[in-house]
Amino acid sequence: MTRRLTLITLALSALAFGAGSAQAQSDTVKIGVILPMTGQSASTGKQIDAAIKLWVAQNGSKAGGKKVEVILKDDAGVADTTRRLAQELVVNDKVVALAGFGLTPLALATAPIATQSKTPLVVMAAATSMITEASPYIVRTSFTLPQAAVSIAEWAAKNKVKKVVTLVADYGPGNDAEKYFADRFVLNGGTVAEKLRTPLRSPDFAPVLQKVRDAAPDALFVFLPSGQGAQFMKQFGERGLAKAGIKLIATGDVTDDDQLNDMGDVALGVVNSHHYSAAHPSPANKKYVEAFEAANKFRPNFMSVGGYDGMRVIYNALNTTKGAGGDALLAAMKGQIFESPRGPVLIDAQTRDIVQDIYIRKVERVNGQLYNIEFDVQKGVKDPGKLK
Ligand code: VNL
Repeated sequence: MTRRLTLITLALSALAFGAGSAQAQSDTVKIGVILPMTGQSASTGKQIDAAIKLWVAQNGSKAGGKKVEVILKDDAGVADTTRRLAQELVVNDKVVALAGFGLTPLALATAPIATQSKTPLVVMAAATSMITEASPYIVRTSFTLPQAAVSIAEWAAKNKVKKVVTLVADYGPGNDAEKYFADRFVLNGGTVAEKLRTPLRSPDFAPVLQKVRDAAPDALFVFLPSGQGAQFMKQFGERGLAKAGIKLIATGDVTDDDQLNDMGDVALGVVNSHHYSAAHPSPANKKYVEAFEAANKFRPNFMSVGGYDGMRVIYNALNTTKGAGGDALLAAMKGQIFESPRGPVLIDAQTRDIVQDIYIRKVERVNGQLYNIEFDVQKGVKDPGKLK
């Protein structure tokens, strides 16, 4: 009896050992994607998930000689959930990379897990400058708010805008947008009359728009996270700010391609700065938009290219390491150069942040549809938050 039990125990542990070693040299590598698929930022999850699926459909589910398995988890935009899901993906699923991260607090909450487990973490959406400094394992394929805000501040100062009020969402990327816009605008001779903020969750724009009216600036500069632009634009229109002669300028998060076409005439003429427009006139982008719209029946926005290029960075790196993870995979992500649907892109090897062109655009109606039409560009913009 004892002997039989021992034999069974031996057999079981041999099985367990066998399974373990099969896992270690598995033919499959897993990528853990965490996105807000529900809740206030669900449109960001929807866009990035669609882009990841498009990448896999176009490039196959093999990289570095291994089968790639993407595991998608919904954090509903709640940081404690993001961290817990990341932990499970690392410990139980043994993912080679974590990816996604729809909001800054979600990326920051997960940074220690990337560091402790030496798992590369690809930020596809969140855009506060300092995120890449929260872990040496973080690589970013989205953008930074300083990249966008400095460019529109330059444009405003050169285009008869003297007095501005700023309005931002009251958290990381809003702080960045407010600071980098104001610093550059004032440096170029402008005045910031007032700095207003709305909460990240369920903002009400009516009271702040009244303050803007009272301050009567030449322009209102706005940053709000993807998903809030349409509601803001509606209230901006209803409160008659444009009629009062107050120009609207913004980062492209506000004139987001996900919602732009439904915003109506109030959005026409809004000048804004960003790294991606669905109307970007390059053959690579035409191909991207056509394939994306055919697969999804909605237009790709700037979040989608962060997801698409994030997958590209992971696939490229897996091809270099032949499927190995950890420090080798991280090293293979650094310094990548490629043409994105947005234009030429570099993953800066020192900062692990993205270097890209920032476009100045104006909302125009083209063939009955609203688009951000690019009319000026600043080439190869490094995150100004890292030029200290
Ligand atoms: C963030 C920045 C989120 C820009 C956004 O949309 C955005 C962020 C959800 O870092 O939280 O457009």
